[in-house]
Amino acid sequence: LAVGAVSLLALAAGCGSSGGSGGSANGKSITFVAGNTGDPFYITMKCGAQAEASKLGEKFNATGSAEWNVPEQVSAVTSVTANRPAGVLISPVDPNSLQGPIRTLQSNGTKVAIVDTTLTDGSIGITRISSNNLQGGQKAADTMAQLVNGTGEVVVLTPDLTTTTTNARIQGFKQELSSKYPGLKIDDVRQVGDTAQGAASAVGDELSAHPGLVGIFTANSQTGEGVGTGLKNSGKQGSIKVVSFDAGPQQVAALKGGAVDALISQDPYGIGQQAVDQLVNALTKKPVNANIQTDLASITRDNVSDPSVARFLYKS
Ligand code: T6T
Repeated sequence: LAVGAVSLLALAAGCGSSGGSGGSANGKSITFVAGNTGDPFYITMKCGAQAEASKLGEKFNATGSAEWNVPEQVSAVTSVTANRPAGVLISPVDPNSLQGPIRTLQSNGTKVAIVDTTLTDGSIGITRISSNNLQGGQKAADTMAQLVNGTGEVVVLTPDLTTTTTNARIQGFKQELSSKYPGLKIDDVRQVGDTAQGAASAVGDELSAHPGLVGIFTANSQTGEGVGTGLKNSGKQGSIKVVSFDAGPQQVAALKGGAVDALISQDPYGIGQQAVDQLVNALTKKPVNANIQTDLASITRDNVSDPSVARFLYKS
């Protein structure tokens, strides 16, 4: 894809009948700018936003780049700004570099909802909607401790050390281990890029460097998709315990197949719905909720088929 290219194909995928039609021709236009258009998390968020826009009679479209990429998202925001939509929901891929472009978008008259990731300047946007990622990291640590009986060495695989969500998860994971599980030691927090391949190849290196390894925590869905492959290639599937953030279809398949032991899942569909609700509130001069925290779920082989967790399984 060229820089700034719009991956509408990926964004059209997977919503089914609940995805809505793209809204009424008379409604206000709402645009979703994803962090990574091919990621099940953002595909699901888009489905929630699109269904809500359709329900409320608003026009909806979606854009973004097909990878987690700062210049591409800056250029997507610049293009969106020129179209002057009434509202935008955006997941900024960098807490600082996107601030200028989003401020310009706002000062051009567009209402902005910040979803999932955050900006350093918390005053940008009419609302911020996300999971409690620090708490999610703590849940991951508690789950890992249970799986390995509270002892051994673990590593963390993360796309980078700049993304606000994954950083908060790692912080929560570390805090929980140091306060509750003295027998668990973190050997490495490794940046592998936002791709499954990056995570898969890091697994072999980590296993060789740390022969005492008992567990791996992956901080998002791309890293979670790769970890199973890496363990399989190293012949360690099942013997190293894995806790992964997110619940994309490949991650759920890995959970069911035994390569992964637990998923800490978010509610991206609900994030998308609520962002559209808040944008429409702002546009119709109704009260806006400035900060909304959405639910997390711990998913294991025991509850993965339970109807109560169905809304936490992502689409693709
Ligand atoms: O974990 C989600 C999202 O919350 C995070 O900000 C980036 O990665 C994901 O999209 C999953 O890949």
